[in-house]
Amino acid sequence: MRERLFIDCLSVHAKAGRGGDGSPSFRREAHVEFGGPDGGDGGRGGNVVLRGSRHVDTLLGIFYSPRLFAQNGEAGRGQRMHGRDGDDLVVDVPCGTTVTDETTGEVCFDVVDDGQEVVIARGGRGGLGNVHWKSSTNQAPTQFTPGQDGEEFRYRLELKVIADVGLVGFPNAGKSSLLAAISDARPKIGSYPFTTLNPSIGVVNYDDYSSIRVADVPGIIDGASEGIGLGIDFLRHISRSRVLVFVIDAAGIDGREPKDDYKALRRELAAYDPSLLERPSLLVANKVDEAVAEDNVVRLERAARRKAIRVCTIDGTGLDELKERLKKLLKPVPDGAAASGRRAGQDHSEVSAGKLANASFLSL
Ligand SMILES: Nc1nc2c(ncn2[C@@H]2O[C@H](COP(=O)(O)OP(=O)(O)OP(=O)(O)O)[C@@H](O)[C@H]2O)c(=O)[nH]1
Ligand SMILES: [Mg+2]
Repeated sequence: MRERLFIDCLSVHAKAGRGGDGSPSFRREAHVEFGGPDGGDGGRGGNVVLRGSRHVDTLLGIFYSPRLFAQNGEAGRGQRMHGRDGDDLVVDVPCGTTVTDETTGEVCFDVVDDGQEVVIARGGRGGLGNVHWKSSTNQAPTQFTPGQDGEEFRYRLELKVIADVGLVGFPNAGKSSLLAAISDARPKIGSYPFTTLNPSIGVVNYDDYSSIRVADVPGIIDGASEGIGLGIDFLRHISRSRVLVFVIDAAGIDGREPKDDYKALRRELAAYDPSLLERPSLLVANKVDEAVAEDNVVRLERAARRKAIRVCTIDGTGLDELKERLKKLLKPVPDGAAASGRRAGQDHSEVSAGKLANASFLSL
């Protein structure tokens, strides 16, 4: 199956509509002398709006048309007719899209929720028609004002997938297998490195109708922070996750020592963002069905100074335990309350992550 093009970072040119000009018209009608000024106002220019949508998961649509130009307002007309307002240009973007001003580098907007709308460029106001200047001393005003220009900006849009949990591991460690085993997602699984090229998200459902979202991202390798392998650019997708899960191939199938993998992963995370290491995390030793795994796990636990959850994605070992540990950490809200709960959780995801990190660095 061909991988779908995944775009998570691009520049756009947003230009709102210009306001329509006011009209300098005079009433001209048979048998009406000195009809007077009757020029209407111009319409407002359309805004450029980004709308969060859970049905969109890439910025691909905008990639092909990065000029986001909204419609101009129409000019006012005689008979005091107001010009038509320009239509807003509403563009759907994935939840988790950050909008940065390209010139100042300032983060201007953050589209987090489904249905959330942010105006990234405001349409210009319409001009005033000559009726506004009418007075007893100025009975034939020819003044009017032109419509104002709409705002115009160059932005950088960046998608940071929003998930509660981020899976971190070397290629082939079994991250996608794990996601497929605990969630409804069906990511591609392969016995070769870098099967996963784009992040994907799965939803893990619990019996009490609560759920958590887990993100699978491409594998990280030693030196990824210097651009080796796929680099670590995609780590932005787990930078908002409240909990990280280190997935280690305990069988060392690719010939590496599992405890070294753990150290290398932490080193690479630190190179991307040192605060990631303070985030609550779980250590998962996968592939424990392989005979060599147990000795490796003991060494891994000793080196990591923490317990690992022993998992096999093939026979399901440890999956329930992992799900329960995640639930305990994240305390998902049962469905129904979920909509508001999730929103609150996401709005304060940074805060929650901080709080959780302060509360305790998870001792397993
Ligand atoms: N023996 C054994 N093999 C496993 C287990 N889980 C996954 N695998 C195998 O490990 C290989 C890699 O699995 P993936 O899930 O694609 O690994 P990944 O970490 O997503 O790899 P990338 O996407 O390349 O980073 C596949 O051949 C799986 O069949 C397990 O519990 N036991
Ligand atoms: Mg994968």
